[in-house]
Amino acid sequence: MDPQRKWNLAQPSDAAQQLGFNLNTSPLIAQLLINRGLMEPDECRSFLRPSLKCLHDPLMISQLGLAAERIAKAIKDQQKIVIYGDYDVDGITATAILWHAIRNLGGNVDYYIPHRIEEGYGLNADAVRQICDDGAGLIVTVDCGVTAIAPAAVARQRGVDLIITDHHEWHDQGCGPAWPDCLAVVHPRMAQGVTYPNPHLCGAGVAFKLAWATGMAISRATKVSESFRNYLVEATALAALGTIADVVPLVGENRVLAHFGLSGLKASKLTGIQALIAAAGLSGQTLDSYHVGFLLAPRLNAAGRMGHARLAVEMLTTADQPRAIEIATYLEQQNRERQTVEKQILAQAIQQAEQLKCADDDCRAIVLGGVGWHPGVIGIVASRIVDRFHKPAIIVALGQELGQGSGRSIPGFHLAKALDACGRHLEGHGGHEMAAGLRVRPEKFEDFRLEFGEYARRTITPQMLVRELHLDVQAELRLLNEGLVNDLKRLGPFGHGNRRPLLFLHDVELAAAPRRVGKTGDHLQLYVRQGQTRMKCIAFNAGAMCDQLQVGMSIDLAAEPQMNEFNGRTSVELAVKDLVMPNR
Ligand SMILES: [Mn+2]
Repeated sequence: MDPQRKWNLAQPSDAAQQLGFNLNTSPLIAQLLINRGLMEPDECRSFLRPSLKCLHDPLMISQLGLAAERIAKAIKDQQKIVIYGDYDVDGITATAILWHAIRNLGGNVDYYIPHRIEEGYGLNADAVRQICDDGAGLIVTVDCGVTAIAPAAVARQRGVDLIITDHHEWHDQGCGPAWPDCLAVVHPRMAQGVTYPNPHLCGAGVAFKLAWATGMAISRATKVSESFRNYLVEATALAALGTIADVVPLVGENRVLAHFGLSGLKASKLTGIQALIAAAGLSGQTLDSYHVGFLLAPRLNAAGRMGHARLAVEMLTTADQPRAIEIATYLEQQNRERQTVEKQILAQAIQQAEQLKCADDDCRAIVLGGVGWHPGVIGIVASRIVDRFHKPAIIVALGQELGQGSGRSIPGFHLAKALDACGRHLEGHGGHEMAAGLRVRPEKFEDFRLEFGEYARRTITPQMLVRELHLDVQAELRLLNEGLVNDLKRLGPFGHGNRRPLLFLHDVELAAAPRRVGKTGDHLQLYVRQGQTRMKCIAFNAGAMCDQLQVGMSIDLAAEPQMNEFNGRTSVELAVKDLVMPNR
């Protein structure tokens, strides 16, 4: 409950009634779809019923056909193919998808994952040399490489073909983009003739498309073999992990991959996936984007943060069950270690933020640095600081010859551009609008902090620092039944670009005295009434509001209806995200 929070409700549309009729769904669901930009009945139908047929033809991605033909040739010639991945979940799953595909098609395949702290992100020249020395005939990057101009030159010089597949931003050097010189650059936003309809495909998604086209190239047809088709359906589970963990928008094709992948996770035939699910205590459960984002992805990421991500790829590619379980158990341990380290750094970071008076109005962005902070977790800590202060935050691990920093932003503040503006104090930087990384000499850190703060003061308005709560549609209490809860569920998987539906309930009456619940009374249990309908509500972290609420009072709620099971009886209750009283 944030008293400063601004509620943002889309206007009701006259078209909702008709659309609801066409779709055979309630006007409330129709209104919600309209508010999310879905107007055409066909578009809405495929949203409500995702199908694998909605996946775009892989050959629409420029140079993907060329890449698939080259991989197919390497498979036939038994040339050694090395997949060069990345240490995050997207890179790990992308590597596993392509590895299984090449194995399935009879190829000779290995993988290389750079070490997060020792080698850093992306294709590096030393690694390319080593891979060539080890006898690779073809190198295929996944989830990285689009800016690797010098490393690509090494492969060229050694006479080893290189295919780059990536989804990150490329450098524009004023005279148009500069590509690495290699056999093919496969990128969903690189247009040559046709523009690929899904610019937001993640690294695992691109690898999935490449695997698919390689299957077509091997069977010399527009269709893949039956057994390879089964593999591709299986691989959507890996693609879903990458898609959800990489926080690409869960709409269109990405949502289709996430939807099918999530439903396949539970019964996945991949030994490593089952080991991972078991280690997280989720065996047999139906899994959604929450389980992936908060339970499975952190375990996969822990490998790269605390040790070497190569282990996570080994887990997802091995058929040896005891080995997969051994790695999953180890990841469990690394994840716990990550949590401990994160907690320590977060506590120190919050303390430093308080000393620097970061909550004050004239502080618009937060830069914190500490000696001994673990570079593997600074990105997560930056996210936590943004959550807490709702201001852009950069966390720098000092103590080495070169400090490593990681930042997260708020909507409207382009972090990568901001770093550009302060670039004279930095040794290197790069990233996107919402997330970026940097390297800084310890003696330059204070200058950087000051200049970044000044830049933020000039560019961030007080309005940008106000949190907004997006309400999907206004609803009446009597409409909230089990059918509606199920209809709302069909709008998932939820995540970035497809947020959980939030309903606006206006003028409901407090039907009983509110009660503080939870071990330390942090949460609030309420009963509300509107007309003849009475409903139980749970408001997390709203315990402190208890004394201000009185029976009979009229309030507005931002809430999501959910099914609650108690003593064998199920009923609809409301999970309250925010509430306002009339005198506010
Ligand atoms: Mn990625």
